[in-house]
Amino acid sequence: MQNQIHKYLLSVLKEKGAGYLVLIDPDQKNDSKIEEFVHTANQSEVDALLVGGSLMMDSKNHERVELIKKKAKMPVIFFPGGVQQLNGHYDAMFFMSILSGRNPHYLIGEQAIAAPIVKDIGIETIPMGYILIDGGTTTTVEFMSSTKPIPMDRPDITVAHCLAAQYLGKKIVYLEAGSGAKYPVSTETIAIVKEQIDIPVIVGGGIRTPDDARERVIAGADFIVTGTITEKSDNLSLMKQFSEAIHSS
Ligand code: 1GP
Repeated sequence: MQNQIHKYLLSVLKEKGAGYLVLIDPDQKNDSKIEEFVHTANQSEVDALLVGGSLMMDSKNHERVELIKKKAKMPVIFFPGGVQQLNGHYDAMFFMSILSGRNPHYLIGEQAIAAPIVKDIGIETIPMGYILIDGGTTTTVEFMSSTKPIPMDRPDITVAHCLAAQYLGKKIVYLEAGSGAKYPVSTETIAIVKEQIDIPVIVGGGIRTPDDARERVIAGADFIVTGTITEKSDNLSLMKQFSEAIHSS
């Protein structure tokens, strides 16, 4: 059903104030831990799983997504690293453009390649403006997309891109410092963006502690994404701690 997952995300905001999204990279390196990871997410009040990565080192992505979907108790949303990762196992997908960049392939090229497959599969699309901000290191997404991030100390440029996203009809914007960023998107930037736009804001990249997450929710983030830290940590209660920090802010 179209709009079902988008409506669900809005209902999370209404009920909890902010939502927690956990990113799973369905790559070879995570193969052995996927089931346990999803199980932990199921126990930790994670609101949705995002699945996707900028680089796949083998061809088993689709099988891993199928397994994630089978085990997950919450919606599984495709967060595209590329059209080749698209399949029918997800509940919805972010139909996104890297709006901060000036690479036409990631503004409309990938989307045009994906669109007929999206129609054929019948997957729900959530239009999203993806805004890459410089988190102090060259991230995989910057390298793979050949796009330049917006400098962290230029919230005016970030706001202009977020407003453009809204006027282009995007339902959500993603303020992204990039996976493994040294610095997450600053609370100042989040606050300024929130003041200017009316659509929900996802913040991710470089968020390492529940306090990082809490501060960003207080600044105005609607959804927080963790990837690297929850993927790498052996602390099984970490997701729960993030969840509590995000839902109680
Ligand atoms: C990447 O924002 C996500 O797209 C998550 O980033 O891996 O740094 O948590 P991290």
